[in-house]
This record gives sequence, C-alpha cells and structure tokens, in this order.
Amino acid sequence: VEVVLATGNRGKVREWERLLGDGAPVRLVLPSEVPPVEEDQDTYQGNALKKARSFLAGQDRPVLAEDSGLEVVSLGMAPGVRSARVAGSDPERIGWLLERLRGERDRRARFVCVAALAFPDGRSYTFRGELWGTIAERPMGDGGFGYDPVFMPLGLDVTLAQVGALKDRISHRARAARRLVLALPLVVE
Ligand code: ITT
Repeated sequence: VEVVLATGNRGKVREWERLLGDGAPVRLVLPSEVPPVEEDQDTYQGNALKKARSFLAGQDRPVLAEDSGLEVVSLGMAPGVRSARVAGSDPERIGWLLERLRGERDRRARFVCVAALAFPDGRSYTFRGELWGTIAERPMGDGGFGYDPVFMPLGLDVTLAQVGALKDRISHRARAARRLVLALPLVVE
C-alpha cells in the first residue's frame, strides 16, 4: 500500500524511510512540500492526528504523520509535546536542555513518538513508542537529529547519536513503526 509521509523534518524522513523500507508492506511517498501545521494540541496523539488529517485534503492515499518529543523527569516531563518549540536550531535546543539540567543528578528522560495513519474515508489510527534513558552531561556523537547527542538509552553508555543503525531497532519511532506495521494488514481495505 502507498502511504504519504507528511513531515517537514528531514531527520524524521530519513528514519521513516529506513523503518518502512525494504520488507515492510508499505511504499512511502514523499511529498515535495509539507505545509506547516499549527501544533496546538496538548497531546502527541492530538498533534499527530491534526498533521495527518490536514495533509489528507485532496489525497486519495492514506497519510502518515507523527508527533514526538523528549520528556525529562526532573523538569516535570518537559519539554514534551513542545519539544520542537524550545529554542531554534538543534544545538540551541540541546544548550537549553543542558542549561536547565546543570547540577541536576536526576537525569532520567524518555522519548515518545505517536504515529498517526489517516485514511481518505475518515478513519484514523495511532501507534505509540517510547524509549527511556538519561540525559548526558554534554553532547556526544553526530548521528541522528534533534536531542540525540545528549540522550543515552537505558543500558548503553553512548548517546543515540553514537549508536548508528541500532537507533532503528530501539528508538521510540522504531517501536511506533513496528506497531503500525503489525496493524497494517487489518486497517488497509
Ligand atoms: P513535523 O511536525 O513536520 O513532523 P517537527 O520537527 O515539528 O516536524 P515535532 O513537532 O514532532 O516535529 O517535534 C519533535 C521534536 O522532538 C523534534 O524536532 C526533535 O527536536 C525532538 N525529537 C523527536 N524525535 C527525536 C529523535 O528521534 N531524536 C532526537 N530528537 C527527537
């Protein structure tokens, strides 16, 4: 089945292409432009559904969109759904986070991804994945995107920006993608 991927984030596009690449029962279609949608919902699910549905207009194929974020325990699970809105560039975001956690011993955090699949007939389904870990004292590695250089998955002593292809097996996005692939035969008509 052909699925249109609606995201303006290059890092996400690269990962979804790998996650739903060879072997998956999906052919990802990448639109040349994805108009920004105001992410004003207070849940990942709400924002993911809003992004998927807003791109559905004029489409005859199902649309996949996702909303994701980083939740830090000692910050009351912030920045969470607002992760893309703190500071500007990726390095600025990381600076904002490390500044806030300076001297903090509790560095527990999790990544969350909610993928929404919306169909032209009005149906939609969401799939969630999480990855727990800790926030490093300083950025390490240059793989991935966003907060990856400061996120150390539980049980590893390197960051997500240092794990290479392993990210596609353990990430919040990989887990959401796996659930989507498992449900796919039951939800496509
Ligand atoms: P779209 O809405 O167009 O998909 P976006 O970048 O605005 O792109 P989000 O609103 O979902 O996407 O923002 C999620 C932010 O959380 C993202 O910009 C990163 O800063 C961070 N994030 C999400 N997944 C991540 C990952 O796998 N690694 C590192 N940071 C991640």
